[in-house]
Amino acid sequence: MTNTLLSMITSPTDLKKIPIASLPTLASEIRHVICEQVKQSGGHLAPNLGVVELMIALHYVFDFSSDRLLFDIGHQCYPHKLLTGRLHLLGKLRQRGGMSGFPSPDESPFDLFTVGHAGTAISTAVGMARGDDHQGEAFRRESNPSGRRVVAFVGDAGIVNGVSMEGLNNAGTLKRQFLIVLNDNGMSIAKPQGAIAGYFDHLRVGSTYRSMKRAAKNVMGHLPGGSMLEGVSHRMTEMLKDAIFEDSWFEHFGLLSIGPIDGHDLPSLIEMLVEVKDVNRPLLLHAHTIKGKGFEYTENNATMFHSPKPFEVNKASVKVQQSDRSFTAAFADCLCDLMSRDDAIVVSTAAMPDGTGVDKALEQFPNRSWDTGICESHALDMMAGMAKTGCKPFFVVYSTFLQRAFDQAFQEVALQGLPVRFCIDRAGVVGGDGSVHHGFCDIALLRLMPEAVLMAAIDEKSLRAAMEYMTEYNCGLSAVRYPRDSVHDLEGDCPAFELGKARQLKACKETRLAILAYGTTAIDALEAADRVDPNHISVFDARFAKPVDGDLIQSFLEKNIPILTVEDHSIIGGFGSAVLEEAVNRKLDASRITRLALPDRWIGHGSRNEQLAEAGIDAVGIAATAVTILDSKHSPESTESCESPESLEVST
Ligand SMILES: Cc1ncc(C[n+]2csc(CCOP(=O)(O)OP(=O)(O)O)c2C)c(N)n1
Repeated sequence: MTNTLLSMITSPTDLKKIPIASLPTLASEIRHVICEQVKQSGGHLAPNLGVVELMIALHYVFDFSSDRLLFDIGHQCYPHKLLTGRLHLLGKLRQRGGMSGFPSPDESPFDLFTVGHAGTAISTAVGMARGDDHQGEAFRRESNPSGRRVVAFVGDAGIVNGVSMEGLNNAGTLKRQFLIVLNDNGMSIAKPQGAIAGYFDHLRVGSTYRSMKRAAKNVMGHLPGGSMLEGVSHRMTEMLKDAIFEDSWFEHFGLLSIGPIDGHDLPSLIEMLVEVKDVNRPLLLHAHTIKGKGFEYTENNATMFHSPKPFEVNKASVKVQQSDRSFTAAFADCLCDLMSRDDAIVVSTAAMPDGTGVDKALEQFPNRSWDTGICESHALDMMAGMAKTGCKPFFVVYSTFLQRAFDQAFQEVALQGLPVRFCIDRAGVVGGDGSVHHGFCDIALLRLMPEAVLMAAIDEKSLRAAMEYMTEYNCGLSAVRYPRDSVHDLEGDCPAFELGKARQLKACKETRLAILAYGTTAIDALEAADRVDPNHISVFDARFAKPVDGDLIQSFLEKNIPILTVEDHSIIGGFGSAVLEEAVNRKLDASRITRLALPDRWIGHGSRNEQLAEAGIDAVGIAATAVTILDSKHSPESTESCESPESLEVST
């Protein structure tokens, strides 16, 4: 990458020195380095390839060392990172200590918010616009021409999110410069859903690009707040009039809507941005782009290349790295089996059909499966409504996005006692996506709901058993969590789930330490027990975080046997906290309980194994803690030897 235009860019100031005619070459270089990197490390590919020209044009025209650029989701930030001097970090994309796959203020002052969830760009941009106004720093064409401008960058699927809509509803009331760039590529991860997606489709098919050359119409009189363009140069006003989209849906939000324009035509983009950047009113620039632009295979399969694993391209084929069978694949098969046996089962996902495995149900049971678009709260409330009619709804969601439906879980599901089944994928640390996507809150959030039943799977058989249990559980909210990981089956049969009962995985005649592990950490706990002291460490798959197995906890604490809880979830409010609370409620000695979980700090991007190790919840970490507990002066070895409760002794 030496002697390329890109290699000479250490900041957007260098970009601005490149003549416009050479910018398409820069665009190709950016596409090339991103694609080469994603081939090795995996990462968001198609979204980034699609925005290269828009990012170049924005940085060419604005000065984001002072102006504000807010990303929605932020998965399309790679070109922005390269244009702001971070080429040297790209080689370790999404790896420990390397470049984050999302905007990150820790990496650069050009990144304003660490983002990863949809819908936030417009609202945070409105906030910064109002804040800069309040601080006297806002751009004003007449009174403060060197002030800060604000740009929100959002995709056609992200803009449909409820939070975006709330932001839009407010953005039109701003009385200052404010630009929303709508990156309309006609795709979410999968095909976007709903009426607004249909509206964009209609525009895409029906319109030719609006350019400066179209005949001027006298539209100023029709525009809400059209007079706010006063003071704009005659030339600019004429050009804007040509490009203004009169009947735009966004006009009703008080936004002057410009476009659709070709989001890959660099000279036109730059010309247009130069014209609109100083307009003292809220504007929306609607740009059409091609997701995956630049390579045939990414353009033709933007869903597969949205965020692929490492891959190879040979002349004839593209080979994406295969991984072992995942929990998601196991879930998808199980869901379809259950749906084939029980007509009452219905399922929803909020824009994640591929990621959650619901695509399989959508294919096999199209009348009982829905992708609702990026709207977790709606998707869950819809399931609540269907539960009320007697259906058996399964709401399938990543742990991190479930947070967007917290209030719906409370009010429309739990409070009504409605049997909505939550299938929580990506529970725990998630690897390369890092802190924006870790599923570290779900137990704590759902545990708050009176009468909720919370379960975790440790392997495919237990995932099936949990889902069978949920299918027949009609008394209220139930949930099962499973990680972004491969799934392996423990040997032997998996007993059916029994409310609030843990499953013993490893018994010993004389237990000196009992490990109660929630979820797949139970497998690591087994390995840790084998390494440390196979004859004296009993291991349990806790199965339930609510209700926890109180009798089991009591049986150990009463005999002075220490308990170690392990979970892939925040140390605050999770399974270990539930065990502590149960012990206190039963007036047992809770000081004998040690908890291993995700620490109360952010865990960055890296591999999932590195993250588990960092938290001390892999086999090595669990073993180390087990040794510490057994070596402590309070360990039962130094007091009395304790038999495992007889009723719990099962062969392994
Ligand atoms: C609240 C939330 N739900 C789901 C997602 C998962 N997600 C990441 S990117 C994406 C699609 C975004 O589509 P769009 O905004 O059009 O941007 P594009 O990828 O097409 O550039 C989705 C659903 C998310 N980031 N946030």
